[in-house]
Order: sequence, then structure tokens, then C-alpha cells
Amino acid sequence: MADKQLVYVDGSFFDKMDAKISVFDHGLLYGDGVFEGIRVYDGRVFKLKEHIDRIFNAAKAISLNIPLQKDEVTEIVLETCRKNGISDGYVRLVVTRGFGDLGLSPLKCPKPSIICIAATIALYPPEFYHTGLKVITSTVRRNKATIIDPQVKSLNYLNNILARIEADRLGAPEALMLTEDGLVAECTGDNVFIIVKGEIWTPPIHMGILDGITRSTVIELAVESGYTVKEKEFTAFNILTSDECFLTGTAAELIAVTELDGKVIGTGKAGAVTRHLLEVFQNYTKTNGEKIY
Ligand code: PXG
Repeated sequence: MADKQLVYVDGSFFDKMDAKISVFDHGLLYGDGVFEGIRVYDGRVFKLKEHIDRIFNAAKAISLNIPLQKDEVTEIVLETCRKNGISDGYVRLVVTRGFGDLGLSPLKCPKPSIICIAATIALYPPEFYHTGLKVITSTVRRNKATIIDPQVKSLNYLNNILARIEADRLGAPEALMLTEDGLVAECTGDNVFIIVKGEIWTPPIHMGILDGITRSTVIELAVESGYTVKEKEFTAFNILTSDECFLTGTAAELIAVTELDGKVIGTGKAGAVTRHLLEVFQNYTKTNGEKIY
């Protein structure tokens, strides 16, 4: 990693302390914008095409016209990694609605802003992958797709932050979020899976969850490895009575959950399927991704 952190903002690279956008940007004033969190492994950007496609879809869903082509945004991500000498780390790509006035209407925001930050990443301590996470269920329900669709990875993350505050207060590393109907949706920054009698279950996207890129990758790898994977609705009861539960996300990769609200899941340790899939996933990350250099 280079000494100085250089941040891309609208066509130029700035020193970390000089990388700024306007206080009139609707990204700040209203959380109006979209973002991606992307992982870099051994000089390759993992699932870059999928992240670029997802941010363009999210932008489209909120009528935000990204003023560049996909290949240009792809190059911004790669160049930001190069400028910062990143071989392993994390990229935050942000598109805001841009400079506007104090009214809500995006009609007053002529030009979206594009920001790209490449940094190192804070990971869970390695022992958590053996002991598993002790997760709590948040009283905050996940946004309904008909109100703010969780498929849009928007700059408005208050729903998740409110759940994370509850987890922090209880000393838990993640919070499980339910739908308004009390079905399992996802965690604040991770998708949820359980193992039931040898089958792998995960909630379907239409329930109102983020279409996680790690989630899709794990489903694909699990099917290739011979597991039966079902996208189906389930409740906290199914988590508590499951053989194993794990979360997937860009930062966490694939990590066991061994307690929910103080109740032990399975053996209370990371289970065999979870450990196997983590190994398969980590092997996959070693050989896949867009080369930076
Ligand atoms: N659900 C939500 C609500 C998320 O925000 C995931 C699931 C997992 O998706 P991916 O595509 O990463 O497999 C996310 C992703 C952070 C951070 O800084 C959060 C995410 C990703 C990277 C970093 O907390 N959330």
C-alpha cells in the first residue's frame, strides 16, 4: 500500500484530506445516491463486473444517470487501486446525486458525483471463523421492498444502522433483521444461510434483501460442490433448530453464526458445511477477479 491515500473524485485524484464534495450534494443532504463495497484479493478485484452491474442497476432504479460508461467506471476502480498500491483490500465506489439546492428534487442536481476510495479492510478476528458469531435479532424491521427496496444499495443506510446500534449496545457483531411479517430477511451487512437436514436454505431476493454478490457466489459454489440449495422463506425458529447457520458478505466472506439471542445453534461451533464452503470460497477468490496490474 502506498504511503499517501489518493481518492478519486469526479475525474481527479486527491490526497485523502483534500478529497471533498459539496455540502449541497444530495448524497449528504438526503442520502440520495448508491454505493458498492468491493474486495481486492492478491492483486485482483473480486467480482468487479457484478459490482459494476449492481451499482448501475441501483442507479437506474433511483433514476440516477451515471454520466460514464460501465467500462469507464471499471477503469476508475482499477486505477484507484493502482494509485494506492492496493493488492489486498477494499474499494468503496460511491455515486451521489450531486450538487443541488435545499429542495428534494433531483431536477436541481445536474451532475452526479463519482467517488472511489481504495483502502485496507478491517476483518473479523480469525478465531471468529471457528467460534462463530453471537448474533442478536434487531427490533428494527428491514425496509419493505415496496418502500425502499433493499436491492438498491443506497446511501440511505439508516435502516441497517439502527439495527447495528442495537447490536453494538448488546455487544453483538451483527444483527439479524426480519421482514415486517417476522420472516428472516438478512443482517445489517450480510446475507443469511442455514443448513437443515443437509440442505442449504437462504431467503429469496423478493423478500426484500440485498442481492449479495457473495450470496450468489456461495450458491453457485455450493451447487457445484453437490449441495442442494433452496431459496425459501423461513423464520427465527428455523435458524434456532438448524444444524448450522452462516452469513455471507464482501467483508465477512462466509462466517458461522453459533448463537442467536443467547440461544445456541447446532454444536455451538462453526459446522462442517460452513467450514467446507468457506474453504471452497477462499480457493475461488485466489484465482478469480479482474487483474489490477
Ligand atoms: N446485505 C446488506 C444489507 C449489505 O449491505 C450484504 C448483504 C452482502 O452483500 P455482498 O454483495 O457484499 O455479498 C451487504 C453488503 C461495510 C460493508 O463496510 C458492508 C457491505 C459490504 C461491504 C462492506 O460494512 N454490505
